Amino acid sequence: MRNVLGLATAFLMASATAASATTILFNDFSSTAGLTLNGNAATAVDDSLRNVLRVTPASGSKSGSAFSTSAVTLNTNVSFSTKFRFNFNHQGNGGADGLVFVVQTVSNSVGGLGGGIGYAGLGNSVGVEFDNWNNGGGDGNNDNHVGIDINGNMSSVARSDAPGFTLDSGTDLVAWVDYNGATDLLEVRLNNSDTRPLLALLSYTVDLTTVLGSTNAFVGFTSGTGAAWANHDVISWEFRDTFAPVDVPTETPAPAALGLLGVGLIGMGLMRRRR
Ligand SMILES: [Ca+2]
Ligand SMILES: [Ca+2]
Ligand SMILES: [Ca+2]
Ligand SMILES: [Ca+2]
Repeated sequence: MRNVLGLATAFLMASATAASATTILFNDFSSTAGLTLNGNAATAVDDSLRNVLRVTPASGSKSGSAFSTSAVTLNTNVSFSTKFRFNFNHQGNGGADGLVFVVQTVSNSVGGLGGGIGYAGLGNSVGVEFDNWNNGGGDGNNDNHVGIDINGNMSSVARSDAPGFTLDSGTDLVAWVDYNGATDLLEVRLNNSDTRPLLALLSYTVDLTTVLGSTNAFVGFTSGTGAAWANHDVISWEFRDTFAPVDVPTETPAPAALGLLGVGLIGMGLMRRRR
């Protein structure tokens, strides 16, 4: 019963969000127009001669961030969808401290370095961290994890200690982060290709309308290094200001699919009548 309802909701939402807008798209970072780079963030050419956004360089005790210069206006539910490709490389002393995708409403700034990953202390925010250094209990004593952080607090509210990929491998990884403000569900996906996994690596229910306190958000990335370091590179990035997951077709359902939906709804009606 619940599944049928969920399916119906999914179909309705797919058609409702068909007109969603891509508000930010960087196929590379040969230009960073529209972004403000803070701290040690800079553009760079990586070993594959790609123009990347190097949020922190492979050097000790750095912090950096890159945020949309203008606030992005999210819908009233503050839903959003994003996808980005990233690469950690040229590790020193084991590679640290990671990269955080951040939606925040306070300022266009950078937070604490080292284990703060440039995110610590950023209030009215949500962060998805890709953490390649074990800072102890708050990291689950794990140096290769993905977490969801709220309001600049590095103790993740949700964490995967087995993300399926080694962050410090030096190969490209691809992340999808989707927030559906109607259901309050935040989901994170990770892969080493552009194929969007069916199942989320991390899911967390949170009312971001309350957390953010505004529909105007600065979106971007933070990073930090400490006694260990790496290049924390973003290779490409797409951000949408509605719930419209990248790499999921958003066309109107085909007649066959609508037919199935109808059967499902009729089925539900029959079940109700039987009671
Ligand atoms: Ca590491
Ligand atoms: Ca850490
Ligand atoms: Ca962590
Ligand atoms: Ca909501």
